[in-house]
Amino acid sequence: MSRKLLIATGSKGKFPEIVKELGALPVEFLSLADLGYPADYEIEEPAMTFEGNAIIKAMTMGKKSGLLTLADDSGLEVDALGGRPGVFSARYTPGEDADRCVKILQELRNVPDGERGAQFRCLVAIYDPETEKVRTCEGIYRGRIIREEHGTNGFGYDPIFYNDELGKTNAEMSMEKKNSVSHRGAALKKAKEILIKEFLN
Ligand code: ITT
Repeated sequence: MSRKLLIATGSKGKFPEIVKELGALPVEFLSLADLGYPADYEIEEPAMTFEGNAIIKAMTMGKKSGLLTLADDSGLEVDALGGRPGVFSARYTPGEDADRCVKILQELRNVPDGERGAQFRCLVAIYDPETEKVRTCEGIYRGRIIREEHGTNGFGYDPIFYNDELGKTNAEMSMEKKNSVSHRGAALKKAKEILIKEFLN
């Protein structure tokens, strides 16, 4: 019987990307909803770093469930804003994802095209409550912030994050394409190796 792996995220955007990337692993994927948590369940993220929050999320839900658990803490770091919104990406302004995109566009309205660089950062933490083992890995994805939203795929800041090589925003890519270039895809490729070598043997 395959081992259960809890994907400890309340984000409707992250969950399918994670399952898509880790799909080939010999595990049974469980969501928070599968364990009976409500759709708006929020795991606390009190740390000031992505790594700290990823570990807290994985350990909190791993201890509660008794299951091998993977969590993701991620966000957008804009060069011209000194790395903001960073760990506060999900809470940068009240409202929806679209409101947070508008806030970034407004803050950058006077920033010239050549200075609109930004990156997504993703920290993945894996925690096994049976052994108390914790491992983390990171992915970074550079691009730039365009001047208006484009595309409807993805979530969060995807409509304003432009990939020059592909000539489109994240929100204009399929999930497969986004995973092949993104911060989360990069972190999950490492997480897959770590899971195989250190947790599933
Ligand atoms: P969980 O903690 O339950 O996983 P969350 O949405 O609160 O869900 P984070 O605290 O890690 O997750 O916040 C990540 C935010 O960063 C997310 O809400 C988006 O605004 C942004 N973000 C992260 N990855 C992104 C991506 O691939 N595309 C667009 N925006 C992303």
